[in-house]
Amino acid sequence: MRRLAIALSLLVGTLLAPVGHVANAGEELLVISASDGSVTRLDLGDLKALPVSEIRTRTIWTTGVQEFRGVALRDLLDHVGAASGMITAVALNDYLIQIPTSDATIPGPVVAYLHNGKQMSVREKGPLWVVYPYDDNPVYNTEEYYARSIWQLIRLEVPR
Ligand SMILES: Nc1nc2c(c(=O)[nH]1)N[C@H]1C(S)=C(S)[C@@H](COP(=O)(O)O)O[C@H]1N2
Ligand SMILES: [Mo]
Repeated sequence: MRRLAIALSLLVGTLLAPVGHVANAGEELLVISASDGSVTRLDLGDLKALPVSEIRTRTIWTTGVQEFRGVALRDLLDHVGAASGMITAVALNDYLIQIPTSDATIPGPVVAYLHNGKQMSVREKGPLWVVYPYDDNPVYNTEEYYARSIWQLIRLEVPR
């Protein structure tokens, strides 16, 4: 029995290794700091409790139509009472990019926590990826919007 348990755990470990760690419900995923000093910390449960938005689109990073589920950037900004202006979005690798709040339309960009129904590991551009509905608007298929498609998002600095 013990040998079987070890064999099974090795097998499961091998199968899961390429996927990597995905977030627990209570793990802090996103910090939103507003220019007035207020800070909102969101875990996966908090994000899932916000209105859900889905995007079906192709992307330049993937093959075929993808399904992304998350929170519309608009809903996230409304949740923290953001004003109009520029957002600074920061990734795990210190990549940062400015996104105008005027991008936050519905439909529009989504802060995705599920890709094809699954949580994304860091290796898979997770746990949070800002995705635009590229197939729906030719303007999204430009370098400017690709640069705003920040993955491994950990922080948003918003006007308020
Ligand atoms: N986390 C993170 N997201 C990022 C980047 C990055 O370096 N780190 N580069 C951005 C830029 S400038 C562009 S053009 C696209 C680049 O995608 P590519 O590296 O697959 O060409 O992703 C954007 N998202
Ligand atoms: Mo870029």
